Amino acid sequence: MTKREIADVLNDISTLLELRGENPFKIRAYSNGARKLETLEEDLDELIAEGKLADIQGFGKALVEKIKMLHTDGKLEFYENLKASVDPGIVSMLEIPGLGAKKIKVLNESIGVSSIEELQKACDDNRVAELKGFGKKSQDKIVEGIKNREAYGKRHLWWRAREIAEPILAGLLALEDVEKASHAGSFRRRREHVGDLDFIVASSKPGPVMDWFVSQSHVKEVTAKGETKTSVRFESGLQADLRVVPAKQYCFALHHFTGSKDHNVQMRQRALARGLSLSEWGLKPVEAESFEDSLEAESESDLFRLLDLKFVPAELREGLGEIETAEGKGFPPLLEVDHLCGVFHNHTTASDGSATLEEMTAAAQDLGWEYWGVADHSKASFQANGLDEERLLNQISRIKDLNASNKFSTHVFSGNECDILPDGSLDLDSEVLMKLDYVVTSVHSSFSQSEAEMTARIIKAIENPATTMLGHLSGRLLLKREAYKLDTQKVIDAAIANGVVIELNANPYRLDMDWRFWRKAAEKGLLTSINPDAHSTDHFAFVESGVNVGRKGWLTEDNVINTKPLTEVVKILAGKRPHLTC
Ligand code: DGT
Ligand code: CA
Ligand code: CA
Ligand code: ZN
Repeated sequence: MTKREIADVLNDISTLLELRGENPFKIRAYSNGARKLETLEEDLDELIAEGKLADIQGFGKALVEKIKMLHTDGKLEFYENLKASVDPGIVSMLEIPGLGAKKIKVLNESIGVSSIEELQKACDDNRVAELKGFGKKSQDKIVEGIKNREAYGKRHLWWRAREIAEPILAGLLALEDVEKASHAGSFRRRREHVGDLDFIVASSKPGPVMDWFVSQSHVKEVTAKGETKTSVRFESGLQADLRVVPAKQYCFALHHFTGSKDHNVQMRQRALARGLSLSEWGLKPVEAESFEDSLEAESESDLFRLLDLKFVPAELREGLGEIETAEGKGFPPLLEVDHLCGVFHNHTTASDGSATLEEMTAAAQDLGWEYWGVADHSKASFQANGLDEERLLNQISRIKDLNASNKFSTHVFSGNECDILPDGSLDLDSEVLMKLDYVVTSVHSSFSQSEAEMTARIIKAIENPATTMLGHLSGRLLLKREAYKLDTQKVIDAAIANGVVIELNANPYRLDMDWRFWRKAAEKGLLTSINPDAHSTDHFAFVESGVNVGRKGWLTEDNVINTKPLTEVVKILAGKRPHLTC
């Protein structure tokens, strides 16, 4: 375990002891130990290796033993037993913001409350207000806390988090006392959702920077305010950490707090192998007394260079082989939004979209796209007003007329998002499907099939000559609905064998096929399309979230069909639709 993880366990121990009503000195020994460990400048690995942990003031013998055990084994019997000895309902009450172990113990002992539900009931009956040391005000706070717990506990979509993250960074950069500033953490790594936001600032005057930060509108609560770190909670429940460091520490702090944890662990090991110790404070020879003697780095590129590595884009820092690549020739330029020349999976008012064919075409033209494709739903998606064969043929001729009119410079492709029926057949007549320029096939029903059934169903659709690309492969809705069971590797292989594209659905709630599959799949030759699945003109903007995830999957321009200019796209689509010519 790392220093921070051990500190978390020590804090947990202290809380559990408090819930059990144990000796206050013992309780404090653990919480003090946790704080001490968190702020320890020395490298924990070294201290333990050299047997010097016990020399640190505040670490008693029992604590040293437990830290060592956690460091080497990652677990501790004492902690496991302690956890098992406290009612989980009581432990869960700790999730209520503003309610600590001491109060929970009183509530449990005086009115027998041992779960969040029971606590809610006690508040409804006004029993908490009547308790000594609580009162009406605390009761109201608890009720509010129970309500907020859900919002606070959950993760937040990257796309939503950016609405807060981007203006704050812009504001920080505009402050006089700020030399440099950046996002860090999972937000900078462009994860599909984030636990909290992290900001790193270089400044010699942290005070005014922190003051500005906590005074932002939407800040509901300041949860921690220290000399170098301030944490706030916004109205949405999203939290943010701001760390202000001296300029010479900036890129070390930025690298450390960008993470990921796995990436950091590998970087520290690499440093150690070179006799160096890497931390958020700097990079120093192992034997140097403190990080005051750190090597200098102006930028993250310098930092990587000091460890003989090429720069690693933040999106790739997941500990999934990026260090090995950075040791060698480094990374090719990753996919960018500007590379896109158009998009394929979109809806109009003909099915469940809110903009007409003309409005969508005008919006695509405003974005400078050479082409866009209509892929309205098929008839099985009746709740989405899916098109039957007749309406689809009608739409094909309308699109033909629109293209011929030269009203817009953007070319419109005729497509369809055709349902993959439970048995793997497609929802529309194949003769009609072959009249289209392309077909996106998607699963919209029977999500509960077994993995074998679902895999066979999708592979059957892949093998259908009408299928150009697969829509939202997993069916997941992030933070809302799990993916259906599927053997994704088998599907990838079938798609490659049949020349079928697997889309990267750029809707911020979908973002599938998941980024973790793309690197290997693209190496094997799979092509993708960044598809906004737009149901209105503003949804075209989703492509940015799709590109983020494509970058996390190590994708370059070459792996993506909609980075190709119109003439090349037509050539590719013509592989399955001989009627298409330039
Ligand atoms: P999140 O907020 O859950 O979406 O994920 P992150 O990656 O933003 O995590 P966060 O906010 O807890 O910490 C930011 C970064 O700081 C994290 O990616 C790596 C670094 N960091 C935090 N705690 C530790 C730790 O215990 N060990 C290591 N090696 N790095 C850590
Ligand atoms: Ca974070
Ligand atoms: Ca954080
Ligand atoms: Zn769909």
